[in-house]
Amino acid sequence: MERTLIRDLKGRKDGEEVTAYGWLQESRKLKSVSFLILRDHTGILQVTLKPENIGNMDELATLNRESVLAVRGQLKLNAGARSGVEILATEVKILNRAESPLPLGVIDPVEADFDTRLNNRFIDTRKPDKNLIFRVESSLLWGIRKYIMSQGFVEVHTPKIVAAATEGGADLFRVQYFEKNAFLNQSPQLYKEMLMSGGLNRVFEVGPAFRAEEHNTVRHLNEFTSIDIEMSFADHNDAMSMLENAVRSGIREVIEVNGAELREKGKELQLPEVPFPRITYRECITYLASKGIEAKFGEDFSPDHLREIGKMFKDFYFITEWPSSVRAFYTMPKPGDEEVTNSYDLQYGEKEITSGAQRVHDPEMLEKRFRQKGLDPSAFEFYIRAFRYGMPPHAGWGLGLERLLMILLDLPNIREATLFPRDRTRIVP
Ligand code: AMO
Repeated sequence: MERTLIRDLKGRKDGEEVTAYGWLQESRKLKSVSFLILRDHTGILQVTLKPENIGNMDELATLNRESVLAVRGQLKLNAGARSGVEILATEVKILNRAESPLPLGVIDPVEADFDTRLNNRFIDTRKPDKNLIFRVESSLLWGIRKYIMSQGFVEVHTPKIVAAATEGGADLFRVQYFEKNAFLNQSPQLYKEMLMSGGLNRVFEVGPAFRAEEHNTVRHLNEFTSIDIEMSFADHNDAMSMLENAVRSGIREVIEVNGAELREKGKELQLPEVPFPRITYRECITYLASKGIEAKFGEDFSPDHLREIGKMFKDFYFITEWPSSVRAFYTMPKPGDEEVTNSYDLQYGEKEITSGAQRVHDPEMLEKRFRQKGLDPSAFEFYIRAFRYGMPPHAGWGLGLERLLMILLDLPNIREATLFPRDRTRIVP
């Protein structure tokens, strides 16, 4: 049977024979007629059952909610029905029966607690507002990809089982790799940089990144999706421009594809203006001091600091020139002012969405930076080697997809933007 999505039924002719598939949301049995509400990911549809057309009326009228049906019948463009359209059924096939009671309701007015929802994510995402989050994520990523690919980037895939830490030793997940110790990668950082020496010129990767974060916060996951780029013969300014345009392109795609549906749910997305405003780390410290808030040079800003700084900006903004002490070994010091670096974070209010920088490309400087950070360069020999035989200057960034999605949709918790979140206590489902 040919399928018409429920949303598309409105575009078909009154009286036409159509087939819709979906879940049984509700059923109502009257004396001589019964009604079903069928739901797919695009909407709901009223199905009218009359005994002269349908043999299994009673069975259908008492069928458990969330059973899966195929409904064939005559389309009625009936403005009176709750969904605006109706099918007068001639055939209803039960494709799969749902058990009862449901572990989670789809249309219950009171939302279940988050753990119950996550334990039953396969039902949770049947709810239109939750389903929409992941369709928005897909559009967002597609818009970002489109821009990045238009700029000559090559999509790459780098290992997730690795021998060395990139973002600091504390947040590593250990894995037993046959007789060796290995780790789950925190970021494709070292590999994307090696590919600059590898002559790929501009690369990007969308993949999982693993962090054994101690914090169990609404902004941290233990496995997140990182969108990474690295570009040759480029500095931090080139990479920032790539970032703001990629974010804008992602949001444009969401507005085009999901904008109407978001608007129905009261969310009006704005396309951000580029370039995004920039403020240096030192300027932030001065600004905080002017508000009577102390922030020590050389330390990361606290969420409270960032909340205060964020008040100066409408939406996205960059904090640039972070001190060397808070940036990883691969970060290029600012020429002439080596206390700070050619680095940046993309922020939205107090939330960090992206870190990036121009990188050190000189192997001697790189070894020095390792030692300054208390790291043994010999553990990174596979990486440093790529710098000894012709490494171009390069820059890049890593963007947390769930963070961006969370910000865009005002979600209160990053887990809402993650299908199957991994956190301190959750590895199932
Ligand atoms: P960083 O460690 O800042 O930088 O990570 C980059 C971006 O990834 C996201 N992110 C997270 N999202 C959810 N849960 C987490 N635990 C988490 N940790 C990080 C954030 C963050 O801005 N190699 C550098 C990037 C680069 O310089 O190219 C890096 O990984 O959105």
